[in-house]
Amino acid sequence: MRLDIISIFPEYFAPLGVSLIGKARERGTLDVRVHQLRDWAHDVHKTVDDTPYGGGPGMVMKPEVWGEAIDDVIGDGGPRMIVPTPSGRPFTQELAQELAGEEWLLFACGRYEGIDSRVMAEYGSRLRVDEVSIGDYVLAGGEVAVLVMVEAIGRLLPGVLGNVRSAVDDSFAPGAMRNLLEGPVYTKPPVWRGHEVPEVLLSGHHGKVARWRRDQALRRTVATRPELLAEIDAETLDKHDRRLLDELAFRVPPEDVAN
Ligand code: 6GU
Repeated sequence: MRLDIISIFPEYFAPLGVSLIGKARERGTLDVRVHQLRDWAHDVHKTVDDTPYGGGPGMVMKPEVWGEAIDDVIGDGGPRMIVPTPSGRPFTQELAQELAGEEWLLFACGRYEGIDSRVMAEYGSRLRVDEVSIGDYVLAGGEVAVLVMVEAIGRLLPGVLGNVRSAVDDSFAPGAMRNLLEGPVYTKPPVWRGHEVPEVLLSGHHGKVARWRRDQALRRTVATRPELLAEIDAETLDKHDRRLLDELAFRVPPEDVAN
């Protein structure tokens, strides 16, 4: 996958040289190119922003600089373009999966109050452009959001995760564990500062371990993300699940009832 990032703070992307993503780049699985937006500014001050039409606080990023930068970076190619912004569509595991299937992504990082909207209109008529938010809070710029998205997307690329099963088991991945948070995990030693590893995990009984893990996932989801569990496909709940949820006083739709 090729990945271009345009930003006025290329230094933010140093972490992309490290860990799984860094290894993927060394192997050639990922081709990451970070560009300094100011390289396309023409005045001595390398100005990239100006005051907003209609008034109001802050500054808006100028369309001409963005246009020249994007034109040069994409040439006659057609990447999918992602613009991080708190007013975008939510970044979810599903969108990460979708983006992991693309050959080429271009991230355009805005700062200040954002990029002049005509940039999204212009490229929206030539490329697939999505404005994307990583959550309901406001960051000072899109750079950190891009790091989050690149890590989520990168680990889904073939051969990036050491353990193929890790991505399958993700709490938000499509499939069996969808809408359930993962439960607690343990390693050696069996007792640490008086805290014991749950006995069932030492039993070697795979069926009991699987059931215990599922109970823990259900308990954790009820406690911290009940709204996730409320969306679970009722067909994926077995009678043990239903009994546990009943004990926890968590209401799920009954079995064998059409809605
Ligand atoms: Cl993608 N960008 C910025 N600046 N703030 C955010 C965000 C993105 N997602 C949540 N807050």
